[in-house]
Amino acid sequence: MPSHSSPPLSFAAEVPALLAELGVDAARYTGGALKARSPITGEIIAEVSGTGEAEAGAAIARAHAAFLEWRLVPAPRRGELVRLLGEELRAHKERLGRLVSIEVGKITSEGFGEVQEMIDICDFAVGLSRQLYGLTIATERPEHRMQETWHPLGVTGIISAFNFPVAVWSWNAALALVAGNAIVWKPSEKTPLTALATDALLDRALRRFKAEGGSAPDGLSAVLIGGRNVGEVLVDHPQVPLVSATGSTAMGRAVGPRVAARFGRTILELGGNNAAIVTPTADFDLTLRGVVFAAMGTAGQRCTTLRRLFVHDSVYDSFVPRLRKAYESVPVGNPLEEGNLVGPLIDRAAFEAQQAALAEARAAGASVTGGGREDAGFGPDAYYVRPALVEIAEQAGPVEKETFAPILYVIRYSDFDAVLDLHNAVPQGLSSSIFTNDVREAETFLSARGSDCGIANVNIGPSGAEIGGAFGGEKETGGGRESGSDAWKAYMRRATNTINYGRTLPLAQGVKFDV
Ligand code: UN1
Repeated sequence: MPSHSSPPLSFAAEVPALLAELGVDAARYTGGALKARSPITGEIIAEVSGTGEAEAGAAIARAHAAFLEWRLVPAPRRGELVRLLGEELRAHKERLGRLVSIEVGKITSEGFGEVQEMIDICDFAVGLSRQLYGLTIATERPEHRMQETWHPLGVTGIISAFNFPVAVWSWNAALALVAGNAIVWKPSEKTPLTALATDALLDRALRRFKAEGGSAPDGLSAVLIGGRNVGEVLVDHPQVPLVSATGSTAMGRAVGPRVAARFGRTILELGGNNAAIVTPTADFDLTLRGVVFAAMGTAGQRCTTLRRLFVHDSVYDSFVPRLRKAYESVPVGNPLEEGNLVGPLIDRAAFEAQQAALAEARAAGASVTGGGREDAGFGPDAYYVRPALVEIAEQAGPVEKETFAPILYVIRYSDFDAVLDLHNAVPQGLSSSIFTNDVREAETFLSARGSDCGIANVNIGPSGAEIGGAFGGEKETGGGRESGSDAWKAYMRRATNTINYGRTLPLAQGVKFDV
């Protein structure tokens, strides 16, 4: 924690310098109506100009026109643009990572980690640009061949949340660009600066791509700065066949049906209420580290944050006191200072939601360790809290909701089958884990009657997924999959082709139709 007599920390000089180095035009972040704040100090760090609705519509129309050309560029050439984006990200990792930390309040290694995740997905997408495979399928007709071809889809709309302000964009953007799509991005209103910086880096990559002789149309990528109204332009626009939206379940409930009503597609990555089961055979040192990172990391503001912990009766009294100690001692404070592990909440609303959930838990008879506001030396507009460990008897009330703050509900269990049911008895289905050395328990957790989540892990926490796997979850988490594996298919359209290379026209299913 900074001593109260040292000069107050301010980003007034650093933010414009970082933005300039990252290539953002100063006109975009001075004198605008949208105030960007750093949750570290609570101060306003920039005034960003918003995008008007008409302007947003025009950007989407331009992106559609760009798509019509970009789809004709061979996929491995499109991959070259993404490779150059990855190079820009490598070159600017420290600066962009630092800006992520300043704008979101992540500790330094997590700010850099976010940019690393962007680099990783670029690498993945470059490889993918030569692997957009379709199947060849056996046909029932002689001298025929059947195949699948994957084609570019159109403008991909990306709506992202504050907590991974740039990595989530990159999961979508890297795949969409390689797939032959144009991209239009509506970042969170809380994180416009990292969005502008990322856009500037893509711009540099585009300039290098063109300098190498690559052909990339103007308008291939756009950023819409603003609130719900600009988001709605993207959601409702007929030239946006795919909207990939990350955020709350409430947001997804609004976006999903609107896009579906015009027969657009969505990839929804919504709320999580992720759990872990600590079994009698768990390795407790490893489990403690896994639980602590997943529950307190990013100040509890990941979709994949660990929020529910089921601990077996036989180990509860040996394990939970160690956990309590970790909650009492974890260093909370300025995330840019080495040693601190928990930075601030994003804003006052997050703090109020955290306090309300704790009050509800207390009213339900829970015993709460931590959870209070901490003075990190930055005054009233910075919201630091000690992570809360909430020992509670039942999975009810606040335990069933996702509160985007570091609150871990701990519940005892005694029966493995019953705890599996409890594990799955929440509306969300993103990520999950089990800590065990019992192969039966581990395999059952991963089986059809085990975790009902999109991500299920053994002996690691639910957060911190790598880009190589498909990322997303079931139920109110929205069902979408982003990032690795075959998530790319959602960004393309599939055509089934049947080719007759014979001289006759046999019909399928033995149908006769001779005129
Ligand atoms: C999110 O919280 O929105 O698995 C994404 C993780 C990160 C991504 C989280 N790779 O925690």
